[in-house]
Amino acid sequence: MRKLNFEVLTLFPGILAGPLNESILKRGREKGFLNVTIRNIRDFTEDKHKTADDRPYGGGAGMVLKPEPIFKTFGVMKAEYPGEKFLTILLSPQGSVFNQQRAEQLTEEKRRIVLLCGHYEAIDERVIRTLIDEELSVGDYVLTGGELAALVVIDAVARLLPGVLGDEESAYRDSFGDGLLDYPHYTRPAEFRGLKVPDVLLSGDHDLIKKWRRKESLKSTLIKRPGLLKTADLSGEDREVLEELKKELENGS
Ligand code: 4G3
Repeated sequence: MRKLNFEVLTLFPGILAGPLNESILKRGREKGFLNVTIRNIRDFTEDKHKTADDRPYGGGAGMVLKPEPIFKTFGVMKAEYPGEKFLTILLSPQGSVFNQQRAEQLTEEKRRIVLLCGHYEAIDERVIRTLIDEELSVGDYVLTGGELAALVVIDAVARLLPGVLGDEESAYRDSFGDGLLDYPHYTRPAEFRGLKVPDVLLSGDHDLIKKWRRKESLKSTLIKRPGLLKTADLSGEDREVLEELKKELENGS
């Protein structure tokens, strides 16, 4: 059995504790598919006030995360795993945008995945130049810290690990796997406050249902996120259906 190892370096370990100890992440850790170690950067500060940040050279507002505690945390971590390799990632708005493809790649990662969470507005550039392999962003917005972004990465990767999701949950693994948005879902009753479930889903014709769902996925993607179609995994038939859908949408039908 393979196991994915994360090391999260943070000034606020409490933000991570809750989510990692609930639901699917908890189960993934208990079953041994996922290992997450949290390290408090403040434990490696050098003064009695445990100072982790300081004012920026050159002036201006905001604080900058000091290099010493981060270098020390890395040093202690590496000493605990002699001979091991690390993939070091900084969560930051300056990173390349994390997506399903990067999540899938990370499930295959053999190295320990280090997630460095910055707090405050910035982190000393020497940390990034010397210790960091990759900067990742979970989207074009600013958070108070990298912790929520680290959780997003861990969660998106963990649910792809074989065995982490139960059988019931696994069925949903497909959606987004091919780069398309999901199709609409319905459960009982067949009519709710006058709102009917599409007939095709009650037909028992599994071939027809599959076709309908694929068309709805394509339609939803075309309307809501057309940019995704450039990189989606599309068959010849998908492309024909898309051309029909474009015509239908132009007619307003
Ligand atoms: C600036 C990640 C801010 C530099 C972190 C860390 C948003 C994201 C921070 C830095 C963050 C994101 C902390 N905000 N979009 N804030 O993934 O290294």
